[in-house]
Parts: sequence; structure tokens; C-alpha cells
Amino acid sequence: MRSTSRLTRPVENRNARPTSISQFSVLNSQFRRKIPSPRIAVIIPALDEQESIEAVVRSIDRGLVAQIVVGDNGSSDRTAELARAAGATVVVERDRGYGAACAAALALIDSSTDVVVFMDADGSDAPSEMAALVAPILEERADLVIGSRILGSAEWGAMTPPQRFGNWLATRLMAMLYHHRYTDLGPYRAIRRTLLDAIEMRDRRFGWTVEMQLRALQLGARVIEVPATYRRRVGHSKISGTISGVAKAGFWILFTIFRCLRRR
Ligand SMILES: Nc1nc2c(ncn2[C@@H]2O[C@H](COP(=O)(O)OP(=O)(O)O)[C@@H](O)[C@H]2O)c(=O)[nH]1
Ligand SMILES: [Mg+2]
Repeated sequence: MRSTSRLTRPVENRNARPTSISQFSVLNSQFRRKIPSPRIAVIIPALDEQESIEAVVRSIDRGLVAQIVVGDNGSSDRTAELARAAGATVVVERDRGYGAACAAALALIDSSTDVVVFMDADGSDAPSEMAALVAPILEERADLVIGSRILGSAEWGAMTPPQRFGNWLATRLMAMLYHHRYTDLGPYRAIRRTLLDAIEMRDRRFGWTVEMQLRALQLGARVIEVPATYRRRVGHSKISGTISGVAKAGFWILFTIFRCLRRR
């Protein structure tokens, strides 16, 4: 049986093939920089989430988090206005796509940010678990931490059958091609800023989460998963709850798994 402790141990760099020794060591020395008083920024991609966004932003512990940026993808409802009222910075990105919204928000984070947390706008991710998500980075045990809904738990109905199957298939394929078994592509995650910069994210659609996970492996970063609770969302699903959403997300995830092979 798979043990949690095995999965939460840092990964060896078995599959990392840095282009040169110097790239590898420079990156690693950056990743392992100690963080005396960490500055944490949260990025929330959102599309028409007026029913949840305000509560999500307000539930974030401002003692822990210095900045909250919502990447609004041209919502036609009051998402942007409510996010601002709750204390978030809002950037409107007209180019539709989860990755496009994350990238636009990323461009706005303060240059002194040490750790970036990504979370969804629909109330699925538990704000109380954010400290556990960033802890392995602050404790110098990891550079990327994925909140795994498989190691943790999903409320009844929070994950649709296509979502579970897609996760299983994608993580299997990633294990075959990249020799590391993730259990999940969970959107709730924390990443060291220097690693995120080194990754040079390109995806603008639903390959965003996969690209981050695979590029982290390729760069020899320490990745771990921690258990996450996945709650039933507020409002309507844009991705896993619709046939076109599932098809598009599935396509971009598979496309990204193969596209990343070329970036080794
Ligand atoms: N910016 C942006 N956010 C999106 C888009 N589609 C979904 N989202 C957001 O991404 C998160 C996940 O989407 P959701 O509909 O909950 O997908 P599901 O959890 O797979 O059902 C939510 O915060 C959405 O508001 C999009 O095209 N652009
Ligand atoms: Mg959701």
C-alpha cells in the first residue's frame, strides 16, 4: 500500500536532466535560500464567481498572506467588484483561460514575494489548510507543494467522475514519462517564487497545473504533496461539470504532458 510519508518526502532528482551542471546548481542554490520573514502572495483565477469570491478572499489569513491577486477572466457578473471590496487586487484578463488569468495575476505580485499560493475562487479549497501548504517551503523541505485531494478527502460530489478519471489518467501518464508519481493535479498549491520564475510558465489554458508540476521535476526541484480537503463548490462549475469543459481541460492537460517533454 502507498504510504503518505513516502509521498510527502522530497523527490530525488532522478528524472531531472538539467541542460548543464551550472544551471542545476544555480537553480538549487536559489531554491534553498532561507526565508527569514516570508512574504506570501495568493493568486486566485476566477470566472463568474460572484457567489463565492468575496467569502474566499475574506477567509484568507492576512497574518500569513501579504497580497491577494484575483485574475478575473472578463467575468460578466460582479466577481471583480466583490473581490476588490474584500481586499484583493484584481487584474482583468480578456484572453479566456485558467493559465492566462493566473499569468496576468502573477505579473502583479510584489517583487519581494517569496512564496506564491494558487487557489480556486469557488470555495473548494480550505483556507485553513494554507499554513500546512506553505510550511514545507518555509521549513526548507520543498519548493513546490501540491494539495492532494487524493491523499486528503473530497466531500461527496465535490469531484466529478470525469475529474477523478482524468486525474488518474494524467498522473499515470506523467509517471510513465517523467518517472514521478503525483497523485493529483490539485489547483491548491504553494510554490517558491524563485522556482516559479525558473519554470517560465507558458500555458494559458488548463495545462497550467500540469506544466508547473512537470517543469518543477525537470528543474530538479523538491516537490511534495500534502493532504487537502476538497469542498463542494459554490456556484456552477466551468470545467469538470460540463462536457465541453471536461473535453477542453482533458485536451490541454494531455497536450501539455507531451509538450513539456520538449523542454527538457
Ligand atoms: N480565469 C479563469 N478562471 C477560470 C476559467 N475557468 C474556470 N476558472 C476558474 O478556475 C477555477 C476552477 O474552475 P471550476 O469551474 O471550479 O472547475 P472545476 O473545479 O474543475 O469544476 C474557479 O476558480 C473558476 O472560477 C477560465 O476560463 N478563466
Ligand atoms: Mg472548482
